[in-house]
Amino acid sequence: MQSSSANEAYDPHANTEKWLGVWQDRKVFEASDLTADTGDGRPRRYVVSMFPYPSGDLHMGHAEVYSIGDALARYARLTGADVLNPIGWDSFGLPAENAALRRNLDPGSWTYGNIDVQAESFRRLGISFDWRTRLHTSDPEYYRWNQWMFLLMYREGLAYRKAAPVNWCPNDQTVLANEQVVQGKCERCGAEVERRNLTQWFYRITQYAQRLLDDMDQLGKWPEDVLRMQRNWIGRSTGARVQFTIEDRDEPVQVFTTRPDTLFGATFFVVAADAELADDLCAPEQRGEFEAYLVKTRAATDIERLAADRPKTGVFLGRYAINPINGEKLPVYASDYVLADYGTGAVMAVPAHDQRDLDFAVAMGLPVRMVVDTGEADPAETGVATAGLGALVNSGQFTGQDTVAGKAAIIAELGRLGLGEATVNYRLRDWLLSRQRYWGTPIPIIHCPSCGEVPVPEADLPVRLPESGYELRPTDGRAPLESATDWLAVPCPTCGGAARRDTDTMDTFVDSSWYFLRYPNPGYTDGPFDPEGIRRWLPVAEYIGGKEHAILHLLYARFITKVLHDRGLLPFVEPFTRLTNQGQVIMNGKAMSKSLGNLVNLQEQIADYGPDAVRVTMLFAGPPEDDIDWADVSPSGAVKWLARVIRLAGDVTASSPGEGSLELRRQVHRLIDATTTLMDGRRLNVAIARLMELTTVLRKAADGTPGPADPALREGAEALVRMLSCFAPFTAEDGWERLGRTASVIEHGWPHAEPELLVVESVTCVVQVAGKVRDRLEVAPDISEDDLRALALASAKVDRALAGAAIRDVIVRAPRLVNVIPQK
Ligand code: ANZ
Ligand code: ZN
Repeated sequence: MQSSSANEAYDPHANTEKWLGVWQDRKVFEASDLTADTGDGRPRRYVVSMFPYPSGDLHMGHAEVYSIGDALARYARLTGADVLNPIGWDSFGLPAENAALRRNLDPGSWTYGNIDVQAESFRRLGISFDWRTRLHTSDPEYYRWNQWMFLLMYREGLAYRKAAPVNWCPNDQTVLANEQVVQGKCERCGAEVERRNLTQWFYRITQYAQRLLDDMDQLGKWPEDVLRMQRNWIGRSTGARVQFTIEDRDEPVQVFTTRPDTLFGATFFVVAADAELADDLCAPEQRGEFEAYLVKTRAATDIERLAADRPKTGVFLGRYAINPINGEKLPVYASDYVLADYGTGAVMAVPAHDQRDLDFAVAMGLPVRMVVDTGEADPAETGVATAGLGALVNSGQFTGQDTVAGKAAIIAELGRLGLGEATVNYRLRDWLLSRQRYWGTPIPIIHCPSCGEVPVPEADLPVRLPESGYELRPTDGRAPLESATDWLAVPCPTCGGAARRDTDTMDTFVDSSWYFLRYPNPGYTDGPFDPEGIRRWLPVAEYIGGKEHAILHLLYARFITKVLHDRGLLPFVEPFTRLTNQGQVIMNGKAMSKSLGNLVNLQEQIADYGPDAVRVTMLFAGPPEDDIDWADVSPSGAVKWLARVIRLAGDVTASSPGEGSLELRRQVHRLIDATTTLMDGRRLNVAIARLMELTTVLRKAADGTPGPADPALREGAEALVRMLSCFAPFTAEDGWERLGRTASVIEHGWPHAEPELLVVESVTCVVQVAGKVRDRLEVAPDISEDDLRALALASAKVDRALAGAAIRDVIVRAPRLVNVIPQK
C-alpha cells in the first residue's frame, strides 16, 4: 500500500528560504547568554570552527569543516546546552595582494567582496552561526588589538628585532613567506629563491617552550597525532653544553651535544658555515676558500642541508679546538650540515656514533674512533655509525661505564672543570612575524634617528593602513608601505623630531592567534576582548579545523593565551579544550586544484543535490579526520535517503506519540541510544548510518501492520527527524511539518532513549531446587552468571522449596538454567 505522498518528488530546494526565515525570526541560533547572564541554568557550550580565509566563494573544504562544526553545535543545542557557534573572517593576507595586482583592484575591496559572497553561501548552507559574533581581522577595530598586544609584548621583552635569514626572490626583489616558496622557487615568477639576512621582528615563543610541552597534560581531548606533531616541533633535547678552547683565541666556543658520553670520540669540530662564528674563526690563509664555500651554502634551504643523503661538503678553517676532557687538538671545519640557529651552531663531531659526522669524516679523510661498544661492528670499517647504547671504551677513567652512567659522570667532570653542564635544548625557533607586505597589521613602532625604536603611544592606536598613496608592487626590495611617503613620515612621539613608521606588517598567524577570545563581544572597545564574555564562554569547548593547522596556528594560539594569562588577562592557560580535525576533500586521489582540472565546485553540487545532501555526503563519507574522495561518494544516494525520510513522515497517520507496538518501540529506542553514544564520540559517519537504519526499520513498520496508524511509528519518525536536524536541517524541518508539527524541530531537543526499552528482549530461565522446577525468571540474554545466581537465590519460590535447608552448591548455566542443590 502506498500513500499519495509517495509519488511527490522530494525537492531539496523548495523550502530552504522559508526555513532560513523561520530560524532567523525565532532566533534559534542565538546564544542566550551572549550579552547578559540569563541564568536559565543551561550549560554553556562554545563550539568554534576555524574561521575562513576569504579567497573567493566557499569551496568543498569549507563545506566539510563547517558541516562538522555545525553538526556538533546543533547536537549540543539539542541536548540542552546554550551554544555559541561564532563566525568571522581571517581577512588579511597575501592572496588578496596578488589578486589585487592581477586585477588592478585594491586588496580591501577584493577581500570584503569575497566575505559577502561567503557569508551568503554560509546562510544558504544553513550553518547555525550566531551572526552577532561576526568579525573581520582586517577591520581597524580588530587589528588595533594586534598592535596593542604587540606593544604589550614589546614592553615585556617578548617582541624584538634581529637579523634573520629570509627567503628572497632576486627577480621580484622581495621577501617571500615560506608558503610562497615552492620547491625552492618563487611561487610567482619561478626564480630560484635565495636566503638573505634581513632585520625582522620576532615574538619570543621559545621562552614558553617548556610550558607549551608541560601544559599538553591538559589536552587529553586532542588527537594524539596533533600532540605528537607539536611535541616534535618544540623538539626538546636533553644533553650538555660543552666548552672548547680555540687555539690562539681568547673566547672559547660552546657546543650542544645530546651525547656527552662520546666526548672521547670527538675527532674534529664543525661550525655552521653561515654562522658569524665561522667567519670569526676563519684563519686568513683559508679565507678565499671559505668565502667561495659560503656562496654555495646560502643557496641551499634548511631542508636540503639537513637531508641525510646529501653529500657532505665543507672547508677547513685553519684552526684547532681543544677537547676539554683530554686536551686533544681537533681541526675546525665549516660545513652546511650544521645549522646556524640550532643549539650553538657548532658541534663536536663524533664520527663513530653520528652518521652525518661519519659521512663528513669519510669525505674529508678524518679519523674515526669508536668510544661506545654497542656490540656492532666498528664504524671505521663499516661506514655505519653506531648510535645505540653500550659500554664506554677508549674513554680514559670513564671506560667501562654504560651510556647512562657515562653521560652523568662526564657531565660531572666537566662541571668540576668549569667547562660544561647539563642543559636542555629546543628545536622551536622564535616566531618571525614581520612581512614586507601591504595587506596586514602595521607594526606600531616609529623609528627615530635620535631615539631609536619608539612604540606608538596606545592613545594613537590603531595605526591604520594607508588607503592610497602606496605602491603595491614591491620594487628594489622595498616593502609596499615604504612607498607610502605621506603615511610614513611622523613626528617622533618622544622627541618630536622627524621620524618614520615601521613599514612591516604582521604575519596573519598573529590575527588568528586570539580571535576566538573576541567573538563573544566583537564590538568591545575597552580591550581586545570582553572579560565578561571570557568568563561566560571560554575556553573553547570544541575546536574544529584542518590538520594543516596542527602545528603553527595551534601553537601560536596556545602561546598567546599563556602570555595573556601571565598578565592576568585570562583565567586559563589552554584555549581549546577539545580539538576535532577534519581531513581534506580530494578528487580521484589528488588534492583538488585548478591546474589538475579536478576542482569540484561547491555551488554546483548544492544546485544539483541541495545543501542537505551535500552536507550529509560530507559527513557520511568517513570519520571526520579522514580525507574524502569526492569520486567515491554519492550525493545522489544522500538525496534518495532524504527523500525516503520525507515520504515516511508523510505516511504517518497516527496522531499521538508514545506506546503502540512494543517491538517497534524497542528498535527505535535502541537506535536512539546508539546514535547518542556515537554523537558523543564524534563518530558522525556511523551516527548517520544508524539514522539510515532507523529509516529502514520505520519504512518496514509503515508498510506492515499495524502500519501508519501505529503510535510507535509516529514516535520513531519524530525521533528520526529530530536527530536528522544535526545533519540535514532543512529536510528535518520539512519532515517535522509533514508530521503535522510546528516549527522549529530544533526547539524540540534530542530524543531520549528510555532505559526500560533498551533491554534487548528477554529469555526464560528455569530455576530448579534439587532438580525440580520451582520458578521461571525473565532475564536478559547476556546476563552474567553472578547476576543470575543472585537473582535465583532471591526468588521467594526457591526460598520456600529450600524450607530452611543450607545450600551445598548452585549450578548456573546462564541464561537458561539454575539448579540449587541443598545440603542433604
Ligand atoms: C655529539 C654527538 C655524538 C651527537 C653522537 C650525536 C650523536 P638533537 O637530538 O636533534 O637535539 N648538533 C648540535 N647542534 C647542531 C646544529 N646546529 N646543526 C646540526 N647538528 C647539530 O641533536 C643534537 C645533536 O645534533 C648533537 O649531539 C650534535 O651532535 C648535533 F654520537 O654531539 B651530537
Ligand atoms: Zn625621537
